[in-house]
Amino acid sequence: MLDFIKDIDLGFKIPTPDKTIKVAITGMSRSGKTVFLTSIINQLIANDKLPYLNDKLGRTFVARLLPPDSVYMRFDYYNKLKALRNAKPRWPKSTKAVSKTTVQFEFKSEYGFLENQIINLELIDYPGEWLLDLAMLDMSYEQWSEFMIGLASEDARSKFSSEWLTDIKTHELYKDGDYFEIQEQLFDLYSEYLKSLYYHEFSFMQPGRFIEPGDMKDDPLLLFCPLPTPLSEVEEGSIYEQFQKRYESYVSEVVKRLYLEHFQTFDSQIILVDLIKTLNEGEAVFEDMHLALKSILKTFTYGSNNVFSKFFDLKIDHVLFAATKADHIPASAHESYMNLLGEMIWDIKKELDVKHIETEVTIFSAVKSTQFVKAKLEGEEVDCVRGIVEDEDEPSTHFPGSLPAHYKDRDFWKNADFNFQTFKPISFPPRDSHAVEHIRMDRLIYSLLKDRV
Ligand SMILES: Nc1nc2c(ncn2[C@@H]2O[C@H](COP(=O)(O)OP(=O)(O)OP(=O)(O)O)[C@@H](O)[C@H]2O)c(=O)[nH]1
Ligand SMILES: [Mg+2]
Repeated sequence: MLDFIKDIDLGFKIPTPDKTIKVAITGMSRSGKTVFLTSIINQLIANDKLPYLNDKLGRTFVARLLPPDSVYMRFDYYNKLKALRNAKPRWPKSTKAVSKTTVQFEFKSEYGFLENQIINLELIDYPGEWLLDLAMLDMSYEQWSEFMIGLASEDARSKFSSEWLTDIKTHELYKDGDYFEIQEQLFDLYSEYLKSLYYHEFSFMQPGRFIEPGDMKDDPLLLFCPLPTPLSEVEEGSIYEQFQKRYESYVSEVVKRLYLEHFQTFDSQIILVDLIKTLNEGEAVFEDMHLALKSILKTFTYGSNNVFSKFFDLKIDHVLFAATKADHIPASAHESYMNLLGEMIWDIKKELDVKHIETEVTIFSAVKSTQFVKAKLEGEEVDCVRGIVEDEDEPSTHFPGSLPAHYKDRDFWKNADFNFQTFKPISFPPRDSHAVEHIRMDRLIYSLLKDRV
């Protein structure tokens, strides 16, 4: 390019159109959504620890946080930042609703006669539990009930579900009568079962609203649970008939609305996955998370002949799977950590691929709260992480276990013995000119922006 063109002064500036990129951020609860959002804002404003992003973009920019709009709950960045800048920093509290934040980029124009380009990056964080329910859009009450009862009867879940499974066999479900108390009992037992799964680190719970009701707490519309398929006629006024009606209303009024309000307009979806949890808990929790992700992603893979895809006209063409909290894993095992995520989603990736949805797999840590060190274990030098464990005040060194190079070995989970700690966050630097230490956030941000800026 001839350099003098850059300096041409027309006496006015040619405008460049503003652009908006909408990114949906989801993941199961505690997967790291809020910490990720806080870090991304912090990183972009300071822009002192994003060499990969700057190098790939090749353009100078400033980023600023826009004031909230009134439609969504505001993502309270400054209070979260304050807690993280404290001498004794604290992780943000669990969030229960959809929130939105917009980071505005102003890119310096390459030519004196062009206006700077403005790109708004809208980041919307919502509970992954709600997303689990989107797969219900595709299922009748009967199909859903059969799926849920089958799942609840599986080994890994039956110890939590047995009371509810026994109870549904003891009542008259298909005949008319005054059964309100029984309805409540069935609902309570089913909810208790889902909550036990949740407390034991399982991910797949339907309806997810039973775990995170949000503004639907105590809403009578939620008074239902799966029931065995009737073998003969179902009377009007029976428990089955009423549960079926509420299920159908829930799906058409609540689940569909969530879909219409949020999903139609996203460009990109980032799914945060807490693989550390699965390594700590073992194969049942790993497989269950796979099931939950599959269910979430079903939303994007409805076939073109499917009534929903025609109706909703989905726009998402890019899904980024990102394993969070990589600071728990020594750097030498990061590749292996990424392979584990690849292993979890290989079939989902294939499904998305045939629908022309690009997928990427990455790992990152939004707030690098550990150091990678070597230590001696039984005479052998091993890679460890060092940080301040929750409930302690001084840093300590931990060997979390060794990740294999690949996961094809059938005995991997049988022999898995990991011991990951929960670490306190490191303090965020006190000024906006310096961002917090992270791992691979710059690559992740570039994946969200590339092809769009
Ligand atoms: N060490 C480390 N821990 C992290 C990181 N990100 C998240 N965590 C841990 O994960 C927990 C949950 O993170 P959040 O960002 O609150 O998770 P969330 O997905 O927003 O959770 P909900 O609001 O409950 O849905 C934090 O309290 C930290 O303990 C990270 O980058 N490094
Ligand atoms: Mg949160």
